[in-house]
Amino acid sequence: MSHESLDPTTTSAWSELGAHAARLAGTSIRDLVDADAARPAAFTLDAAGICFDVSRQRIDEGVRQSLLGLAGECRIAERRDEMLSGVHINVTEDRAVLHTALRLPSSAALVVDGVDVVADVHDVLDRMGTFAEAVRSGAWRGATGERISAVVNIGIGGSDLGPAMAHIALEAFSQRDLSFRFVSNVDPTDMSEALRALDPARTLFIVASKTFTTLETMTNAHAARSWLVAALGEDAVERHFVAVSTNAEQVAAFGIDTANMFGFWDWVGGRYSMDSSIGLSTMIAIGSDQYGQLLAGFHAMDVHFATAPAEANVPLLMGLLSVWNRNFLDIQTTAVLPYSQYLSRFPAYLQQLTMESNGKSVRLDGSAVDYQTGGIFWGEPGTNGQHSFYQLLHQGTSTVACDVVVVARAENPLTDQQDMLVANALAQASVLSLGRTAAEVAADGTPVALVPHKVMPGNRPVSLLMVERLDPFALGALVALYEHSVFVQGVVWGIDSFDQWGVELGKKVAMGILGDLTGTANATFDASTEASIARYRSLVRPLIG
Ligand code: G6Q
Repeated sequence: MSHESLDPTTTSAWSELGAHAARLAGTSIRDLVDADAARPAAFTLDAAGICFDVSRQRIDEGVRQSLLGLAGECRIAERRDEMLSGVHINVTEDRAVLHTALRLPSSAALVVDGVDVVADVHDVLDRMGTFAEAVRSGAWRGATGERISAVVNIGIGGSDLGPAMAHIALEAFSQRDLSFRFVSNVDPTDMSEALRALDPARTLFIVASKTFTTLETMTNAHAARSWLVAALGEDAVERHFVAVSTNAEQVAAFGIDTANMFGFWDWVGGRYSMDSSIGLSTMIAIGSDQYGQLLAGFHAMDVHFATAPAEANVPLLMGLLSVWNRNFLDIQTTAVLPYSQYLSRFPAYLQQLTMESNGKSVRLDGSAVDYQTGGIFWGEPGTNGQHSFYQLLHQGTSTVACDVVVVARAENPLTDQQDMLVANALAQASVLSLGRTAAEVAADGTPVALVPHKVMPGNRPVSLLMVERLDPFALGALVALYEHSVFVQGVVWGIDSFDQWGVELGKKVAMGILGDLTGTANATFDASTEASIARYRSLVRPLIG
């Protein structure tokens, strides 16, 4: 396995960007904003219903042009076209990366490795639609003839975060007489609390696992199966369990009728799978028509990414700005600050998408990078975050880039609360980026001793993303925007954004320790681990006699 790996630091654009960073070292975002009344218009782009305003980033036209130059030298357009056409750009796993095929309309044509991918995708979508509508209408009955009232998605990582995030995001569009739970953690508390108030006769489990071998998911699935069988008997399993997987053999071995298995393909990475059959719970919640709108939103952003000229290409610019902030302004983290309670799990979702994709330190050919790659993503919805961690954002010694997400139209208008919410979002975007000088603070009559405490340094780069309404289409477009931004960053850095080797070793070591804890093996570990095992044993021994 080998692949051409460009070291981005050898490009002429990289040198130019270094020079731009030096040139702008003494120029604040406020200086840039104050100097040019046309800046907001010049630095705002639109794509698929998302307004992307980067006028509060620490950039000028020179930076933008060099970033676009970097895109050219790193051949992002060529790499994008390779991805979209099914080239095996996930080189370490020798796989195509085709999440964009999941949202192609049925009229599209894409044959990859000799297979009509569009036909396969729509076959599964049609089967999902039939099943989802049967659950929603009550045509699908449990083993005792009762309607389903609760759906429990059992999955982890990419088989949990997307559906869990989308469930909250699209609650306003969901069928309210169905409740949804998402169980992921192998901590027995997760499943126990999820099942506490549920009636087995009215509960449907979706076992969502691409491989159907993941320890956490299979452990939880077996726990759920035991709970159901204890109440309704073995024969009830096939009316209460369906699977989303690529592994028909294991699905059948679990006792799930493979007629109720919804497949996907090795070219869908876990963290890129919320619009594959992994989205079955989403489809049950919002129905197949609105799920089609979700896919249309994804696809609209895909089309934009594939066809918009570089200077107007929103995911391209977003990805390049992340590179600028990371490699030239030395910014380590990005806070995702959605001003929408419906997006409360969006930062957690993005953590996996961004950090599992670009948390790499070797290039495609295995050579080590000597520059920074993927930053840390985190966040909480505004306005809540304002009353906790924003203090550090405003006056701490670390500079944090911020993505402020604003949804204009409220699904639940309550007096003027939506205006309050948006006013807070715009105020934070302004204060984070522009700050407040000592002279301005003093001019307010602030006592001299307090002035330095109230100075707001500003200069925190902010991207403001605004959508009219958080409907299924907008959610799809928003997720696809971040997916493609992650891709752009990965291409610049020359890394494989689609593998995740770094999570393997921990799983293997855990299995070894588990053998020790359960007495089925007797391996030796490092001294610290041995000491922790001994302490754990001493704590649980009194409980188990
Ligand atoms: C995502 C990762 C990972 C994966 C989970 C669940 O890109 O591959 O988060 O989604 O490990 O895997 P299964 O779906 O196979 O259970």
